[in-house]
Amino acid sequence: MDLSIVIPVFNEDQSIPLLVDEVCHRLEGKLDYEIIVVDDGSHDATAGVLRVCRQQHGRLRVLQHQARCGQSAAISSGVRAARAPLVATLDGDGQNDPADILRLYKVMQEAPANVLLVIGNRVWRKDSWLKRISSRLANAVRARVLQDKTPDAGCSLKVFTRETFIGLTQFDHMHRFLPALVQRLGGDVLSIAVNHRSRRHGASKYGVHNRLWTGIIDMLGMKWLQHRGLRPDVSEIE
Ligand SMILES: Nc1nc2c(ncn2[C@@H]2O[C@H](COP(=O)(O)OP(=O)(O)O)[C@@H](O)[C@H]2O)c(=O)[nH]1
Ligand SMILES: [Mg+2]
Repeated sequence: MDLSIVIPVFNEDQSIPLLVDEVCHRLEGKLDYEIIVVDDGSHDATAGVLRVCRQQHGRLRVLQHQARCGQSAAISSGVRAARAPLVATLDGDGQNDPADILRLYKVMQEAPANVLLVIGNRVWRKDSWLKRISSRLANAVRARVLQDKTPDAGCSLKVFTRETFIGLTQFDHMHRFLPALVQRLGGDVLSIAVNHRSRRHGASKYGVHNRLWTGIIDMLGMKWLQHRGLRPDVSEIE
């Protein structure tokens, strides 16, 4: 298998069937892939909708958290269950364009061995002005503090090896810090311009208020982790 596509969802009953169709349409015949949707204890009709989707798509696997554990935990469950060595992640609301998966996959395949993460850069964001401004500000502060040289660390569209992700320090909200976490291991990150679309169904789970304080705390935690790296260069004596 070439690629596992991991999609975390919370209450996305209208968006997820359309997205699964779209991903299959984009990848069928081009890659050997699986889609792993991780339902993070949704309390709308997501679970039932995914059960129906599974009957229509042989490549779809569905994982379920009994209770909501957050987007990072859902991504982590999906990556652990992945059968392919390479993993792509994207949001379950259809804002990331499935057409970009193959592009990021190819960039990763052709990149030097030290590139451990290929991440999207949503150049033209299709969000409210408030979200665009707060995200731009957050990205600017994060890039300044963490020096992660990544214009859009919050973009969910990413490709990395399963092995890389499993080796990262795991914490709630870690999915926004993958560039810094990968660089902490000595890996390089490539940012690629990607498409971004408006949310057509459902509501955003994140607002300025529930991002601001956790965002600051997470960033400080990440800074601390950067100062506490362990990367001994070990060699064995013959
Ligand atoms: N598993 C899980 N996914 C979540 C959670 N909150 C948001 N998501 C998913 O993460 C993605 C991005 O969330 P969204 O609300 O669209 O954020 P926005 O694009 O920043 O407005 C979507 O696929 C959501 O379903 C959560 O608590 N758990
Ligand atoms: Mg969204």
